[in-house]
Amino acid sequence: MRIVSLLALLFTAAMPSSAMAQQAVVEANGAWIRIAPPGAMMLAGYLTLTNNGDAVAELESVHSDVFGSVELHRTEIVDGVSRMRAVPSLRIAPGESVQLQPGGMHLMLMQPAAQLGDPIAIVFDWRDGSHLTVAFPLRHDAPDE
Ligand SMILES: [Cu+2]
Repeated sequence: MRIVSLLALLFTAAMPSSAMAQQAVVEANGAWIRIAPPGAMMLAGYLTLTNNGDAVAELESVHSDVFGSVELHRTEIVDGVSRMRAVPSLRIAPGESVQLQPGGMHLMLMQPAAQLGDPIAIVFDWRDGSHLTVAFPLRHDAPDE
């Protein structure tokens, strides 16, 4: 690992300065939205976000054309009772992954449109001005790893 980063450093030093700017490169995997009964007021979405870049990725907002609002939530067990809390910010360090999964963090998808497509596109806006659009298939259960 040490040798690899040293090589990366040497390689970077040989490149023109315009190519040296550090940036976050976020990749999405295993996205899915749990199928809800007709008339449900909210749905939950899950995925894994990985930062393959060399700068911290900081989430600015999440939105979708078919939901009135999208929030990042975390499920916690407090005194034996499951509660959801809004997660105000999400930062992913270079090389790190964040998992949104049942029982933990999730996207709370509120005010769904009358007609939902499949898959559903959800857009992640990052503080550096980049955007990541992820296709979420509708499923009853998590996809196999
Ligand atoms: Cu929630």
